[in-house]
Amino acid sequence: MKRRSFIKKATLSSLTVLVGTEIVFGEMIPSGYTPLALQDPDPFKLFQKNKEMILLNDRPWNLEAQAHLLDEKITSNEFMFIRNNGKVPENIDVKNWTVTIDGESVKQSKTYTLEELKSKFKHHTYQLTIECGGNGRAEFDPPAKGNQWTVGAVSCATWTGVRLKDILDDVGIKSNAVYIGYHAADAHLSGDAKKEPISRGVPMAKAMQEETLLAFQMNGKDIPLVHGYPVRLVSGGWPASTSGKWIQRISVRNKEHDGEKMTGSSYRVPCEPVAPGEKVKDEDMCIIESMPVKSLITYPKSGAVIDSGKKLSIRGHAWAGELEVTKMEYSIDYGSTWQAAKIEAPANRLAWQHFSASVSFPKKGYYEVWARATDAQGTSQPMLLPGWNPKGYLNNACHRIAVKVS
Ligand SMILES: Nc1nc2c(c(=O)[nH]1)N[C@H]1C(S)=C(S)[C@@H](COP(=O)(O)O)O[C@H]1N2
Ligand SMILES: [Mo]
Repeated sequence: MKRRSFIKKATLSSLTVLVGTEIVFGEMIPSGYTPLALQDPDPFKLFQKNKEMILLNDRPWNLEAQAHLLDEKITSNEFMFIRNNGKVPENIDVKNWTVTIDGESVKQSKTYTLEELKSKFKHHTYQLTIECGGNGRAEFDPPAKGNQWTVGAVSCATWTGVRLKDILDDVGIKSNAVYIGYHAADAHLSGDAKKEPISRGVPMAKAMQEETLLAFQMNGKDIPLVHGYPVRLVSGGWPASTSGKWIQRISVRNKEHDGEKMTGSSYRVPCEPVAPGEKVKDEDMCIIESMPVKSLITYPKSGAVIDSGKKLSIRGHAWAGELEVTKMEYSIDYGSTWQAAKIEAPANRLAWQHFSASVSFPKKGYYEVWARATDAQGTSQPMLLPGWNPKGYLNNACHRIAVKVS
């Protein structure tokens, strides 16, 4: 008699955990067969994201929040955008995970286990704003290729880890050090093991800042896998692409780091403004450093309806790269006049700040509420689009919501 081989009990129970309910007739599943529920992963379940998050791409996974989903003061995993350039690493072996510091500008390269990093260096916790350089890309015209982020590729979570500075001091850095570059465990989409999906970095001054962390916790827990477990670089206020996830190696370079997506036009904008659609030579493109001033109205959700004669409480967050936001305003007449909103001090440097206002409307009808932040150097957000650039980076136009007074 020919016999089918069925899955083992242990396999069945782990499948049950993954599916989240009893697999009826599970013992009849042929060995080697994956239930449909797991063949086509649901990214919301897979990454524990809220159902209202917007899926932009499934290869690689890219999801963004909607403005109203970012209402929390500190972004929780459920609402944190995902930006991947390659494949999320699988089967992470934390016990054997190491981080190596090497490169032309270290006196001698050094490798730390995760346990060593955690026990040898002092822990620090900061709220850090990380925004994708391409957040807002969807609005540019002519359009730019890439994920069509609207407003939701930004987060401000609490990150705990050790200062990169403390590690670099422990290793010993030569005086000719210029830049650091990260190398991570995610695989290139092509499957070519020699290719890295992304390997970016920051100049030494940013690497040595107090708030630049090699973090192992997000919001007080292990970092979720998709956000860089077990260890990620967090470089607040700079394009989020500098905050490398799944860090295995950091090279201290004697020149500007030239890893994947550091060169050409990646994460660069024209050094001088250009006309929309203009071709720009690579040598005329400059690396994006501190992100520009920006804000987001997170309450109410656009489309709110209120009763005539009532005031509307609005709130949200504002941030300005390395700078503090010093002024927050709103307009209900398409930017003709502006009223002051209340802006709170940041929890720490590089954390986003919370604003609020109580808005009154003169009569019934359709309105838009626009929000505008100004940074410590006096630079404000543009009302509509900022300078066009070939890759569609740095759109910090005023956010607006629709309100109906009836
Ligand atoms: N190793 C690795 N780090 C990475 C990336 C990546 O694809 N691989 N993407 C970068 C980019 S472009 C962004 S915007 C942020 C997104 O961080 P998040 O997915 O945790 O929100 O991670 C950065 N770090
Ligand atoms: Mo990004």
